[in-house]
Amino acid sequence: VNLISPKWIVTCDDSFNIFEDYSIVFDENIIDIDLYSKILEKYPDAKTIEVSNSSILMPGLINTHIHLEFSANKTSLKYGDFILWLNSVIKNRDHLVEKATKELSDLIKNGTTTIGAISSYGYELDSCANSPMNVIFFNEVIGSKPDMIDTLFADFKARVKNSKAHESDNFKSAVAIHSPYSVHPFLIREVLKIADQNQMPVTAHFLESDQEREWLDSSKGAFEEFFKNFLNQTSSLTTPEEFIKQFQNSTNLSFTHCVEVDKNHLKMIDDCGASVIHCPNSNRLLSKKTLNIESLDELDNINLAIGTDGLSSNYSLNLFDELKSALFMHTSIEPNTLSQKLLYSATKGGAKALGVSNRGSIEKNKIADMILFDLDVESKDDIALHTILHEKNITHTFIRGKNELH
Ligand code: MCF
Ligand code: FE
Repeated sequence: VNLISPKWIVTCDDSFNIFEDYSIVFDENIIDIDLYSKILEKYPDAKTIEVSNSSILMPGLINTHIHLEFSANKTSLKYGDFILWLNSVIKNRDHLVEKATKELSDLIKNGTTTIGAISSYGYELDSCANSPMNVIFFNEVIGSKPDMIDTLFADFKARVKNSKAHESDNFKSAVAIHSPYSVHPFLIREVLKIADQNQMPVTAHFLESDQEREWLDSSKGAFEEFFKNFLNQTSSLTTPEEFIKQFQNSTNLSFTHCVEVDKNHLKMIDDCGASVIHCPNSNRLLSKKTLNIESLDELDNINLAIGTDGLSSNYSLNLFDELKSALFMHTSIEPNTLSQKLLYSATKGGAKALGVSNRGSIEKNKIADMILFDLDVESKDDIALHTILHEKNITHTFIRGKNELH
């Protein structure tokens, strides 16, 4: 077994406990957390990993929503308006799409140990399955044309079969419904049957722009022309409420973006036990609003998780960059309180959203996904904020107890 004695252990457990001058013993799993003297007595043969006396140990980050296939984009797409962006994606799609091996090793360097990868085509399947990263692989379904349903469903099933063949301790296949406006309700129903039978995690983009909300509520606005031109479709096939209702039997369910939700949608999201995934940078670039984080707590504490989205709507896949943005975006919440909330949502909150409850926090018997970095902080109360502001150099990224940084 391995032994580490960092200055601080930020557990990210439900009480956000932080331990000073404690030691931790782990193999693939976290075995014990206690005072150094006690640990030495109990585990005299443990192998000590040397760390500096100003180090912080915390759970590995969980990026719950990322599109690795779109990693080739830097400056090809239009930002500032959702429909402009959508048109630019459709125009550039072919030369943007790639396999994304390099991105996975960069993510590990930056302290991410679990991702929820939204896969449109399955091109990044091998990279994900071969990486030490823990991956929830969301096979995406998209298409609203009735005469295409059979073809799209067959293609979806083939991708699910492929990803299932790669399942392991660190790789799980899952299902993504692209969005309420882009997937036919019949197709959603069939795909969710498969997800529910196999108890696969389910996710969907939901209410990310005012144009989406207007189209779903009244079949009007900028989507009207878009649908007429591309698909010869004149009205929306669903409402936000009907869409959420389709997910009633889903477990480990999450809705991404949700910047245009009202109280009633939140109540329905809460009733089906779903998490909300927040992608602050993507929303800044494509939407007119950001998520109202405080509204999630007004109900029965809807679980919050964080994602970077893809490089098709972000400049970075580093979750610490995303946390910085979120810290400066949500100005109505006191910064220390917000930072703790954000670190929780980037770890244990993410684990809940993806249905990997054995990860995401430093607690006995959890899988040892942990990151270590040097940062000199004097008081417990300041750690979350200073970590988000100053963390630059991860020295160790442990996934299942193995350091993947050398
Ligand atoms: O989350 C962002 C914005 N909303 C919707 N879709 C995507 C995002 N980033 C990438 N996408 C992908 C999506 O998975 O864009 C493709 C889909 O496959 C085309 S959307 C017509
Ligand atoms: Fe997305």
